[in-house]
Amino acid sequence: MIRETHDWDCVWIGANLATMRAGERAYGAMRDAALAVKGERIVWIGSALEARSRVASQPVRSFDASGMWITPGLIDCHTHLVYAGNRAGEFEQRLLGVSYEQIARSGGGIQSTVDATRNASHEALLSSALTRARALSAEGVTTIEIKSGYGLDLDTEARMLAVAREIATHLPLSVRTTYLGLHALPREFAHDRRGFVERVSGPWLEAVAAAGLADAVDAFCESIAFSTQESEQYLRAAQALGLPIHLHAGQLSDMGATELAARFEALSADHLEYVDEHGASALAHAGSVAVLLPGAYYTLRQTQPPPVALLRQAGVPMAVATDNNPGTSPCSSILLMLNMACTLFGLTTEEALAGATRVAAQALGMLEDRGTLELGKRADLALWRIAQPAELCYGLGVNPCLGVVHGGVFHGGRVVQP
Ligand code: DI6
Ligand code: FE
Repeated sequence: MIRETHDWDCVWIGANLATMRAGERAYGAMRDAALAVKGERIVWIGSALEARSRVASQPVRSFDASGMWITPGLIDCHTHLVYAGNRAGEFEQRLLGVSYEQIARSGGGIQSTVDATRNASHEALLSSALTRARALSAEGVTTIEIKSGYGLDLDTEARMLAVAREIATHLPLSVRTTYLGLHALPREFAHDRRGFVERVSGPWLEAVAAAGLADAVDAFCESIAFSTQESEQYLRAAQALGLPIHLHAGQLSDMGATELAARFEALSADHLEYVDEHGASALAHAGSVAVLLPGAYYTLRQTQPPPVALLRQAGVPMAVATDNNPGTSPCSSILLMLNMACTLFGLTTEEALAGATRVAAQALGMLEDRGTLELGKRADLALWRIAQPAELCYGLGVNPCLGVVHGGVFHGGRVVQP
């Protein structure tokens, strides 16, 4: 379809595009190209030459993007970034040799963040979450997933999800919320596991769904958290309500959580340090994404990385995310995660970038709408001062982001305005 320039609100001319389209090599790159936007959508992609000649005959707002790279806006598909307090004290304990599991079993860890979060006001939760979300946005992130799970009672879980949604009204970010109902057993249910799982899977889930607070659900299916049976009860209830599923699987042990995720055709199974070929092929058949979280692996000083070769061979798409949380990944840098996914897990730079664009969109069930630069998709873009896409994975603490376009609207101070 040929679109005339009067169908364009604006056009970015002269950039190199890393389109990240599926099935293409070398980042789906187009050099000296142009991309036009109408409303929230990408309506035209072509050569800079052609865009210039169209703009000459029919004036349209144009941005000179010469020498820049444009990628799809980055997507952080796994975060827990709404919480209060921090866990620096626990960090010190771990440096002295106390393990994450020991801390969790003795009532610290997630529990301590639950106490702080329950006691925090809406404003305090929002303000600290915005600080973290702003850092992600400054690195080109335009979509984030945010889980609850530090309330563990209906009121605080609902508050966390409402705060998560509110972030999107303050920053150029789209937010997807996930009700992480089974994260840890709260103190008041210490002697009634069944009662807790019943409530989470029944009235609380129904209330969260009825209020429209969650786009999906998640559970921490792990030796120190919830069993596969308990998780299954919750996932079945979520499925009955039509809510898509993510699952924390194989982070510290292989208890069959990956197969459970596959049985529910989960959008994603996340962490996956402990997964074997059965788990990998189950995910491949289910069409689930493997979300790799190198920040948690690094923070816990784990020694067994996810079996990337196995996942690749099985054909499981791999996403990369921050897992931003106060315990195991106090990290607000998606670019650092790209670096670690390459250096610690052995992803190629192209796989890592796909993991925070196209595959991350798939992990959120949003691939039709975003994650690549293609006609009809949302105009969510990240603009970079780099000479080649591999630089996005190469630096440590380096941020070459010039700004973002979110739903067709440019945000960022470092680009010369038209
Ligand atoms: N896995 C994790 O790494 C985080 N949650 C989870 O299910 C850790 C959360 C925390 O320690 O606060
Ligand atoms: Fe997590």
